[in-house]
Amino acid sequence: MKKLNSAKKEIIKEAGKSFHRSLKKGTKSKGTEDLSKQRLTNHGIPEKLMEELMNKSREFFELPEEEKKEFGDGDQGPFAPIRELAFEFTSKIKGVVRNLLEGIAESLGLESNSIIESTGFDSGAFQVFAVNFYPPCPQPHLAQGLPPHSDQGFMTLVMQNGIGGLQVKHDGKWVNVNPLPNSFVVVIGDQVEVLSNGRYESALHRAILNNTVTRMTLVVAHGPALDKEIGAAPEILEKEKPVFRRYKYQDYFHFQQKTRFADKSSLEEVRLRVDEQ
Ligand SMILES: O=C(O)CCC(=O)C(=O)O
Repeated sequence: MKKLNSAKKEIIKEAGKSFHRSLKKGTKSKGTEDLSKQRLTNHGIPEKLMEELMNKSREFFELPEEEKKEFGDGDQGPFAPIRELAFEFTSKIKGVVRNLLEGIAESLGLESNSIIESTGFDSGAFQVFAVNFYPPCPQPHLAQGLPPHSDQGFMTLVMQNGIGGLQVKHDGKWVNVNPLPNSFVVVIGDQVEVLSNGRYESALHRAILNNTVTRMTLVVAHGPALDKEIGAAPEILEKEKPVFRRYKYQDYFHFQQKTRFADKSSLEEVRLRVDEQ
């Protein structure tokens, strides 16, 4: 098995702490009890780039509505600097996610590049960048920032602007994932649950609101190439029954777009019943 260099190992070690429930194996991994301590800090993305992108995104959101509309598609105007920064940011994040996927493969006893190769990560993998803007809400208990959902790809890296609001369901309770400076929360998505045959669980999460300050998050989601067939790694299935049926990722993707804020319902669609395994 290819050995990881020490910088990569460090990233993966840190990431391991961020996973909300890592390798299940019947027991909960240590360190999942206190999610407030779990972040990806040793990621190698320059702090200045993260700050600048957050600040510029905020400037954009705070423009008057009319001005904002003007800059939706063009190359000029205040949106342009965000686009360039976003490109730099997301390219770097893709490298981090690649390392994490190698680490996940190794943790499953697979060749480190097996997930990368079987899912087309280096060629056609998708990456989506979004900025979420949550202004103060006068009655936050009556509204939701984002309803409970799991992410449909491999994983999503979330950077918060210092204001908490992200919650992960853990042991049946909603747990705050409060922000730490210069860090990302790694939200494990459905494809990692499927590829690992359920050893990793995708995180059910939501965003709540507050009535005092504006909260923002930079979110980068990643998934397989749309034309790839996804299923548990063959090496895993030599030892255990499949938990999910195989599917083309684009079918999962389109189905999930329709049901995206319905807890983990897309994953339930591909879960095999006991008599089908
Ligand atoms: O804004 C957040 O804290 C969560 C973002 C999220 O879950 C998403 O964009 O899917």
